[in-house]
Amino acid sequence: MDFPKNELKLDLFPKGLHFSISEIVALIGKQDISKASKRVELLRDVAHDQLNVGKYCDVDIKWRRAYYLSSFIQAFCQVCEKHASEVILKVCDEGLLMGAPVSGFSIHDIIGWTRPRYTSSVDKPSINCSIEQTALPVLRNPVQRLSRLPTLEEWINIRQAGKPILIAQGASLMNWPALEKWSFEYLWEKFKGRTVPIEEGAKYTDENWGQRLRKFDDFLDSFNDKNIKSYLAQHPLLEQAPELYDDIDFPDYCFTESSDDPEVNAWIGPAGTVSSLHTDNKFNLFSQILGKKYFIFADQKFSSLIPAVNKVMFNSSKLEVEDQEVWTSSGIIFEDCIVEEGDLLYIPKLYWHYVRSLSPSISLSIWFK
Ligand SMILES: O=C(O)CCC(=O)C(=O)O
Repeated sequence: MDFPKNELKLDLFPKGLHFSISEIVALIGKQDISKASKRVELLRDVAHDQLNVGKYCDVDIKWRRAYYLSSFIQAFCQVCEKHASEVILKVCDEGLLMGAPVSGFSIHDIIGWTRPRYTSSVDKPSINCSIEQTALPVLRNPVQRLSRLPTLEEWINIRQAGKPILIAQGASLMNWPALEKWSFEYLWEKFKGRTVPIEEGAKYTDENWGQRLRKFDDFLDSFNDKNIKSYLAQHPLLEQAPELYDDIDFPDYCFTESSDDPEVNAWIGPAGTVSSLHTDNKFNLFSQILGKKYFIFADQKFSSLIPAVNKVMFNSSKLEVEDQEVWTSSGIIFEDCIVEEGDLLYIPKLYWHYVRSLSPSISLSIWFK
């Protein structure tokens, strides 16, 4: 494999390190993979340490690129040295999750070579998404529902009204292939052996809540574990398998005010995952691919009645919004809805929303400006 020369000249690592990326690549050229591998591992550790200094959003992009590049080269060495596919995929995913791409070096290529060799230690899941009618909450103040796709003119009015709206079967009407193709079994095939960030705990506003990196197949296997609630939440999963973007279609609605690419995040979990009442800083077309979810909303004008978790989590609240008592005595007017497979739900920017999955569920949020 030829490594692009221009990128290697980049000053990705600080002066003072005994060796550079180009020296490591030269070692690979001389087939001294073992030495190259040891050295790149060291560079990768240096970059990793830098990713953990201060706030993640303040990390210099240079370190994220350095981490991506050293992950790429480490995984490349591991392929040459015939390491276990599981080990190589982990290095690749860490590079994708924490690094920033460097042109000419595609971690996805290494994943493509390695994935066919991975054999999962857990069985392909068989996850049932059906639920008893009696398990469905009775809606108390349903949000507006539209049974067809709005025209662009109607959409402008919807945006001006600033209220959530359920576009029943909106994603189905746009013929998203994801609705036909995606199932837990399908995602298992795509992502087995891949590392993903998983939230553990009843809800993210709880004290004992945490996040850790897990293998996707182990995560799906944990759906049967009644003791711990695992949730792949707000994760740009499609960036880890970009071919999945072909299975969805960004609605024109996302581009009426901005031409920026929307941000797609996946939410995958068993029945009973809860996202506490919170607001987001983007508009959202939330799409339900599999299973059902229950939403409760409150207008931003009620913010003074909604206690924030703390100063840092000012956009999240522990308010128990499913309690009827809170509906009747808080002074807040709540609205609610159930999203089903194929539905699109529009959530305006800064609108409070709470979500509970009623069944095992796969959803995507499409955030746009
Ligand atoms: O589905 C969930 O649990 C939360 C979704 C959400 O909050 C969002 O898309 O902004």
